[in-house]
Amino acid sequence: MAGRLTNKDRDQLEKWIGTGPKSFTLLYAITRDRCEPKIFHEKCDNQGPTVTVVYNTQGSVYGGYNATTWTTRSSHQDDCCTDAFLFQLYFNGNPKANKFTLKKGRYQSAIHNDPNWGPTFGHYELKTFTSNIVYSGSYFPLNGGPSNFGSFYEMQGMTKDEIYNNTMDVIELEVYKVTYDENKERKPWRGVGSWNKKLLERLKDEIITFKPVPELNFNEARIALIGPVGAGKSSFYNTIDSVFRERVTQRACSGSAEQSITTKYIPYTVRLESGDSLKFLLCDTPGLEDSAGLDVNECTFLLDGNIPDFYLFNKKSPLTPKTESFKNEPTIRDMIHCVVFVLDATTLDVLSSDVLEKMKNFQTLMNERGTPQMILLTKIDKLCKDVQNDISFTYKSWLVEEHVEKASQRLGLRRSNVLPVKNYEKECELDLNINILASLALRQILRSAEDFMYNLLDRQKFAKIDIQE
Ligand SMILES: Nc1nc2c(ncn2[C@@H]2O[C@H](COP(=O)(O)OP(=O)(O)OP(=O)(O)O)[C@@H](O)[C@H]2O)c(=O)[nH]1
Ligand SMILES: [Mg+2]
Repeated sequence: MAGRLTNKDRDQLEKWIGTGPKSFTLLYAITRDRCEPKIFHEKCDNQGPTVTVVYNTQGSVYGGYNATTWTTRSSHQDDCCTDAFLFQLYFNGNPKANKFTLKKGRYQSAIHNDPNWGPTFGHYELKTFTSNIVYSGSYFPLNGGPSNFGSFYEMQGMTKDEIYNNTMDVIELEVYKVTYDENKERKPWRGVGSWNKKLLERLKDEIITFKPVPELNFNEARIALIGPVGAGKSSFYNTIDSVFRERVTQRACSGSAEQSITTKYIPYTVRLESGDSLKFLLCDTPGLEDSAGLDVNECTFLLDGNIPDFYLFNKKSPLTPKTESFKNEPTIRDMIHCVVFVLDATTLDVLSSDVLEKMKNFQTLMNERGTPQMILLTKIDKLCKDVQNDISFTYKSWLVEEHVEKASQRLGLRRSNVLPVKNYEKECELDLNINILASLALRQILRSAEDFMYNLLDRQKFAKIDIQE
């Protein structure tokens, strides 16, 4: 018996568990094995992580993930277990996707083991049965029921009736063993074809042959890297430079500090091993802070090409058109052709509202100019253990996908414009997977820059027609 849980529901649970591909094996089902605490424990004790799924008579489906194991030892779970959660998959037959995590300080009370009880979670936010339950002919009238709702698990303001329909009459209760399944075929959430050396060569070729639209008469596309302090802007340049120099390079200073390590506007060139330069510049900028980093005026100057190369930003005397080195008559070659917002995937949830506000104000300027905007989502290795072990898992990781979605919502950009990367930081040698991921990101950035240049070209043509008329 495979159980009632659909593949989509299994995928959702796997995503919530968040530690890679999983197999779900049915250990216990009340319709098959009888609804008795003793049988539940015989089937489920010492089996490791399990998921309990309850299907009620109203078409609602909910349950809990126990990241440790069931035992017959009476008491709350002793082991520290931060990964347990409750969930809701359907309400009145309609799909729902709500995960309820344990509250801080309640990690020892994720589940409650009792030899005389069925699966029980928290302070009884989910309590199934506490004696043998007899089948009525169409359902099992469980005698558990939720109590102290929301005291150990964060129920996000939902009432128990919004999950349980005020009934404990259920048609099924299942417990599945959850195991890591390396060989499980998983469809990537973003397709790239075969992930191998050939892909890297193809990407590199496309990047090496990239050049600005010839009719515009300039040599290098300018890509601006903008984002909070420590997000990995300088590291991204170093990563790209490493890919093409074919060794790990560190031209841009990077590191961890409260204030931005980068203090200048530096248009970095990427060179091949042969010394030839590629036809784009990665323009590093100081990190954004609540009251430091680029301001809206400086961002306007940056986009329009007024900021001189290697300009040292100074909080006390901001750049103005009166500043000596200010470029008063910038041309198309000086302006920014694509903006890349660099965001640390691990701090998306705690991004300062002031910094977010700043970026949104910058976006208004970019939208006025039609400047394309991408998001580079860094440090994904710190987000997902499976990605840390194998960077090629990135496009299959639910956690990364979830954060791509989150980042796209934060700045209101398309999901396809969010590019996850892992920068070189501790590595001394090149890594094929890091190179592929970074090259995929850069290729998208350059394609956007090219689209923008064609828009500029068309605008120029129309402007000329206007003048002639
Ligand atoms: N694990 C991990 N660490 C990273 C990654 N990218 C950057 N880092 C680390 O994050 C820290 C900050 O990186 P930087 O490249 O200096 O960040 P930045 O955005 O240029 O910072 P400022 O110039 O100070 O605004 C460094 O210690 C990097 O090694 C990544 O993808 N994964
Ligand atoms: Mg920097």
